[in-house]
Amino acid sequence: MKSGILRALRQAGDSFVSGQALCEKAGVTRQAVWKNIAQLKDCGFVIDSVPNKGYRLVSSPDKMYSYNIGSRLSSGTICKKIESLEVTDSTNIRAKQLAEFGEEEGTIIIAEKQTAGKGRMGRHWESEPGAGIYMSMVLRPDISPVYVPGITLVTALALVGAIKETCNASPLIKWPNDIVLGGKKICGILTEMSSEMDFINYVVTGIGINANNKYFPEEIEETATSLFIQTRKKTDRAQLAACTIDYFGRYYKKFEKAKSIEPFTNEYNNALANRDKEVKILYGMAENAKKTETGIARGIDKNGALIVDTKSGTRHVLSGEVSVRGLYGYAW
Ligand code: BT5
Repeated sequence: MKSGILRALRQAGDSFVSGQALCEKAGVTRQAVWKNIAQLKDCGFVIDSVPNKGYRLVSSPDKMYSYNIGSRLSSGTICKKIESLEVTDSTNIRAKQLAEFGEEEGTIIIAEKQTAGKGRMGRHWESEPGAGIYMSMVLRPDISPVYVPGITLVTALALVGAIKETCNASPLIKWPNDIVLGGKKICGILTEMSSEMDFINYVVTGIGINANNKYFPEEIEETATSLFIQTRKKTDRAQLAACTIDYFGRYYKKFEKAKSIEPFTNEYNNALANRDKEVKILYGMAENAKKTETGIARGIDKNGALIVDTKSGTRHVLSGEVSVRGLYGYAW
């Protein structure tokens, strides 16, 4: 209900919406509108209420309430439900627990704070409370398990689109799952799956975005950055989260239909930070890589593998098998 009220107020922009119109748009009684507006004000929404004119939304708090995000989603959104938590261990863990119990596609878990945010292969994801965006989506794609890594690639494209639109910045992708701005990492994507040989039980795709962080711990300060550090502007996290969900939904539907990353290869390669740059391929766990090779990254192929021209031939490297590093910095 709060989502419906906020949506009607947002659509009206600077204009007032009468109490009666709000009742009709949100499908609730006058009393319910009044009560919910009072609760929204208590949560930090600034809403003008003027007798005979109605209500007007002046500002929204920087909080990841489900209705603060839900009221900004487009009508065809993939999102069916948002669970907004003040704190959790990891939104991916929570989403996987729900998915195990049959949660439908389109449920999104968002948290203000993660106590055990994780990256790939058990790595840690630094999750400053209230500064970043931490969210995970439950998906049940109608594709073969072998195509699931493509979901990470379309998520990266969705993030590039949403950040461009919301923050007026032009991030790039460091294959396969990092978004970089100013040569440093601003987002990470973690896609996990439960499947049989040829059947997917569920996929959970988690997104971490460094939005309003001002600093990072020493271990990552050389490689991590935030939208705030890069643009000097505070990001409206709920707006960016909603925009990301909507971009993702559009890309994901197209991907599921095509059952392939092929329709996106051009767009992906245009956003690739290390395209035509020298990269180092680290085989196995990056930190303990036994074998490395350098070459020039050319882009992704129709399977989402990174094409790298090395001295001894062209490689098509698949995510999961290797890590790729820039030779002169984190991204290139
Ligand atoms: C990733 O792994 O980049 C995937 C990160 C996914 C995080 C989201 S948050 C919501 C959801 N819930 C979760 O628990 N996870 C997902 P990987 O490519 O393995 O990168 C991890 C590495 O990035 C670490 O080893 C650090 O070097 C670095 N790192 C950690 N925190 C960072 C941050 N906040 N910003 C930039 N780099 C970071």
